[in-house]
Amino acid sequence: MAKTPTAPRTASGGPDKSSGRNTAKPAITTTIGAGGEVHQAASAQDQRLTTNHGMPISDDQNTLSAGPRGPHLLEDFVLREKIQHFDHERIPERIVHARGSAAHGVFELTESLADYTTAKILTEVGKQTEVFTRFSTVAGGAGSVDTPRDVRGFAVKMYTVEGNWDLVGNNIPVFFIQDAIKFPDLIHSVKMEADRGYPQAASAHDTFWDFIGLMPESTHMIMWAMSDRTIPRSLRMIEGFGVHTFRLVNAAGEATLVKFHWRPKLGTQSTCWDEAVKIAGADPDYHRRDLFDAIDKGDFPEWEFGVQLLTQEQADALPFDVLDATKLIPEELYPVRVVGRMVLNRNPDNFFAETEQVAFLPTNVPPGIDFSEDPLLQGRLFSYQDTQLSRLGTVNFHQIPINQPKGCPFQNMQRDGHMQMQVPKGRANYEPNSLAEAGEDGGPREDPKGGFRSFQTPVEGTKVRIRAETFADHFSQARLFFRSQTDIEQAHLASALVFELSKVTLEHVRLRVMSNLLNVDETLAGRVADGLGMDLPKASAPAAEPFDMDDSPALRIVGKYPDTLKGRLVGVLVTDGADGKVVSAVKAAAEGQGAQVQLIAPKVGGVVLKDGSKLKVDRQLAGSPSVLFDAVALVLSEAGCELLLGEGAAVDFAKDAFGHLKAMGHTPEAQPLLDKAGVVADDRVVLLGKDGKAFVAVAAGRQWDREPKVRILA
Ligand code: HDD
Repeated sequence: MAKTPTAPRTASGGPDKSSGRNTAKPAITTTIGAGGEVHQAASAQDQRLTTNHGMPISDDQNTLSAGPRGPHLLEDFVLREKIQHFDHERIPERIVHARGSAAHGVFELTESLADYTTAKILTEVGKQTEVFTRFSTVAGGAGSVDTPRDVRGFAVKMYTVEGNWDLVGNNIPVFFIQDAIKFPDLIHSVKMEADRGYPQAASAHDTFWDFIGLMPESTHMIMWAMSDRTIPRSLRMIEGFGVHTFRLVNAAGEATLVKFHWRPKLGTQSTCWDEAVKIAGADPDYHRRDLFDAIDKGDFPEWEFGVQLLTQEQADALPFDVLDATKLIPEELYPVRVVGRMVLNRNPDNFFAETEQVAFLPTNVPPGIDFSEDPLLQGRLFSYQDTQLSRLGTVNFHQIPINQPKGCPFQNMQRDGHMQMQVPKGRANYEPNSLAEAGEDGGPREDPKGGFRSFQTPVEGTKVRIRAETFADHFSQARLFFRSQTDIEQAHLASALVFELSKVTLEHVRLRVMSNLLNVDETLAGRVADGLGMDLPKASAPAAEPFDMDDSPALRIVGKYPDTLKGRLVGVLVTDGADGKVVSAVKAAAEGQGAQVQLIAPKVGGVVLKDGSKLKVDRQLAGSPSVLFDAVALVLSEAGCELLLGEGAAVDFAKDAFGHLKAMGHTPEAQPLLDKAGVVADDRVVLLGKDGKAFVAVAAGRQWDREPKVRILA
């Protein structure tokens, strides 16, 4: 019987960081083998560089050659092994969601759902379950930037005591298509165009919008995709949704329909589009760095876990089909009940071993959670297992440490295959068997009561390829989303459509998209047509007549997030001759509100303050544009400001902070720079006092009413 091998751990109990590394301090390494045997080894010997087969290496700097200047010898197994391993380091990147960032953490249940499910992770209040969560963009390759306008993946692997539960969701509660058979087309259309190999990580091109125009069912998701949700400020500030309707099944075998939600404690927040574009150049790893840094500093991101529960009868009474993944269930109708929390508190030790090799499978659900007949979900139940075979190369990918169940053993009669890492004992590799009768280990057995059982949905039908009529309404919820947004968000959404469609070179494609938009909202379509400088076409003929629903304020971001500097980054630009007391006051005040503060100067070596003392700084101005900060303070001396008037990076620093509607604090001496940058005083442009209070009072959030003064929105 094969038992879950325990991950190697150091004597201190932490994860083993020493294996394969030439660290300075020799560590005691304890390894528990597949059979449970303990190996311990301690000594400087363990720190020796070896081949993969354990042979100590005497010289890793020079290849074996025939004489100092002669050709290399084929017999040099040290060189061959090293180069060959390197040559094979890359594995295929994910076909979608290739670029991701992940962290370890815990899930804790705060309210039992025992009335609805037998799944222990949802019934044992207070129990902490290990998790590994990977966030991702969808369209770009593994090496693309973090801030394109794109949906974000939100995949959580929960190592429950009843097997792994993988909730593989997005930061948007609906999807582009209703049936998984369209997924390859959707993805082909959004990825870089097949002949030219661009654009990378961008939906603003012909093929994507061609597909969208021809698939009106995508219209609701397009509203979300064009909203500020797809340009998040931080991965710590995105929501997560399981998207599909799932089932919870209780001890009596009764099912309740459920939607899963993750809500960030820091609130859902976004960047401005112009800011996101500039961040892509300033720091392509903006989100990855932000997540890693926050966890590294002990500022652990946290999400509430919530459920929307409804009976089949309640679902049947809704004016849309809960099996249709292009529909959400308004929270005003069925509130989200918060029943747990997730905290991410440990960065991966190794990006490849963990973040890259983690394999999420929507099929991973513990007993008590079941699928629905959502045709998008049904297709996913096949696709993920399948893709791991080409990505990770073997049916044994579940044995890779990050994928192994940690809450319980895994054991069955499956054997062998590429990269078998376990050494199963005995001959019980089939069942039923009666080997136990002869005193041998007969291996694991089915558990008819506690094992996973599908909810017994009655099913009857004729074999057809047909979309259900209840899936025909493609526009009502798109309308609901648009009309529920604040004015600011509506303007951003319309402007995003103008931006994207302006990149479309085929006029008939633009027209078709607009003919669909007319079914969403005429004012929206009009604003977009105006922004494009085109006449409005006729509305497309909807498959089902859209209807109006009550606004759902829950769908907004603006006005909902907490007014806090917690989790935010404040940049303080200082020059020689600046007043050190002001710098200290701003720093103390912002840190007092939970912000991180970074000092920026024209030279990374620091500045000499007014009192002659030297101040160390964190960053150099040219590499630290204001797009990287949530709020900025300019603590300049008169001479320092004079110097910065001739430095484009300084002018841009102020101009962009203002243009991105951020709070700006400044010393009076900084005024000439603000004037040159076109900064006009408003509620969030304040003089820095001796205590920094006036600045931190306005530093959280954006000055939305400044926006019409700095850009023309659709
Ligand atoms: Fe998918 C990866 C989310 C529909 C096929 N998907 C993937 C990831 C996320 C999602 C977050 C990255 C997981 C990770 O971090 O490793 N996908 C979704 C959501 C969907 C969805 C929320 C709709 C509600 N996906 C979907 C469909 C199909 C796929 C309909 C195919 C029929 N998705 C895949 C995939 C990927 C994947 C090709 C690529 C890498 C992987 O699975 O492991 O199989």
